[in-house]
Amino acid sequence: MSREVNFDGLVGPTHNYAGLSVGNLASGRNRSAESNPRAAALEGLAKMKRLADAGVPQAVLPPQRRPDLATLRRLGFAGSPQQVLDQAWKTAPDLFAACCSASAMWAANAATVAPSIDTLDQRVHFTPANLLSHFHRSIEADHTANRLRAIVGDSPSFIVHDPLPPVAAFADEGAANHLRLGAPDQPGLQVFVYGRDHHLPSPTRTFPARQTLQACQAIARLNALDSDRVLFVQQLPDAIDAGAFHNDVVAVSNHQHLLVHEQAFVDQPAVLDAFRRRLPQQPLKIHEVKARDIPLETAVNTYLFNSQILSLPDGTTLLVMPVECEENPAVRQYVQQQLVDSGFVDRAMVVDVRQSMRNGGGPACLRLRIILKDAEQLALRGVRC
Ligand code: SUG
Repeated sequence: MSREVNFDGLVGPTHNYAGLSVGNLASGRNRSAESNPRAAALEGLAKMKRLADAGVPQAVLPPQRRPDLATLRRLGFAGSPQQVLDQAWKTAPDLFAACCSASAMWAANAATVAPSIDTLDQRVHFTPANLLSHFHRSIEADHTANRLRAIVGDSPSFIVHDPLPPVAAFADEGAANHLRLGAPDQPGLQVFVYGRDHHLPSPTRTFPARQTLQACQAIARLNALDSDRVLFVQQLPDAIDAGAFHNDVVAVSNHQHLLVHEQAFVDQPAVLDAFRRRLPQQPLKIHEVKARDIPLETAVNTYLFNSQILSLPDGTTLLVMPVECEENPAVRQYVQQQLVDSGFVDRAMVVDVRQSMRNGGGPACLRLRIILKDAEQLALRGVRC
């Protein structure tokens, strides 16, 4: 049997709001706001506990070391740990903030994962994201590769690749720009969503697009995917300019379910049609939210599309949405009438992850989903669900 395990990131003690992410409206708005790392960690743990109690296999990725003294030393700060931090704080507060960021909590950006049912060599493949569009996130990549290698150990069932070369042509943000459609125990459709083609002028006007087509193509090759079941889709530039800096701010999938904003992809009707045609044996349940019902601005402010959609052991489907969705009357009503009463999902659960949300990370950002066969799950070191 195959099941999806959710690996959540754990918030570190230096969680803070430094306004580091261009194009992420929450990060900009909350710059210099007071953070509460303890509350942040407890919120993340409470979400994991509730999902584990609901029967969802749940795992935790260990936090990364922060402040990142090794990176500060690479940038020329020397002496004892205290001297390194003091110098950086006084002379380069931006570098200090970057090396204190607890951004590794957003595990959806850790890697792009291909389950063994989708790969040509029947191994589970991981490509850790280089996250090079922002310095404070790029320092996660090598640690992420090491953590994943420690978790998979020397089992031949897994392969952890190196992150893509750290140049703009291969800018990669991990699973936040990737969808897998299909049942966990059947070959699925792997959808890679890119913001820009590195060989063309930037398609956006206000904010930079983070993910490149070239990165997506490289990951599809590395992860040994069958090209018949891979699609490369461009994110709508207007969505990025409205603050959807990752595709998971406007679309979320689970098995055959897809919840997607009308303004998620370029040429969206053809894209949705291609999803259906490429997976003919598995009828898809696609719910497209119209902009007149929920404008992009509301989608970005409430993070409805950053909900988790989860299949529970009793066969029902759960939508795990951030409390900001419930606080918005239009979104609350939409969820109840159009998603629950209509039968798209069986029920909705509200989670409070405000500390993460204030930096632009909702429930789905906090987890890396990994579909594992029973034997693969047993082979993972330290993971017992
Ligand atoms: O990369 N925020 C993260 C949020 C990532 C959310 N992840 C997904 N959508 N999957 C980012 O923009 C803000 C840090 C600061 O400003 O202190 C930050 O890095």
